[in-house]
Amino acid sequence: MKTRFILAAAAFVAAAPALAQVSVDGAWLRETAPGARTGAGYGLVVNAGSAEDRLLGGSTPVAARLEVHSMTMDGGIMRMRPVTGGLAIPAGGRVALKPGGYHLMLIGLKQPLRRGTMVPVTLDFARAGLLKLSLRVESIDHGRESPHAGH
Ligand SMILES: [Cu+2]
Repeated sequence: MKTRFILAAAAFVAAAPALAQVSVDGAWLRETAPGARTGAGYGLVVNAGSAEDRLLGGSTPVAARLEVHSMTMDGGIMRMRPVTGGLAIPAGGRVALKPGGYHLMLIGLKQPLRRGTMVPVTLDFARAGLLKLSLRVESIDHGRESPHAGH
């Protein structure tokens, strides 16, 4: 029964043309302190396609690895871990990468992420393939809800 279901799903995927259409709105990287080994990136992943996609990970020249992480409370402690199998982005849906939640994790930083600079990042989606972005490095509290934000 399970095998038949998988075969049917595979046939459906194969029959669908290249409708994958993903983008990331307002993507940014958080500035890091000198000597930091890791960095983080955020943004709103939008899937305008008619099929679910999955954000598998990516790469950037400024770090050894780029992973997609989740953040969860575990016995009162915030823990982050790689999202196994990729982060699902529903068809016609959106998933926020934000401080305290899902995020891009830059591991093995080769240089500090300096505020105001632009950093090339390539994201890897299961259906859409590679998405090349240029992310601006922002201050640590960028995008945080604040009465003083002015907008
Ligand atoms: Cu992380």
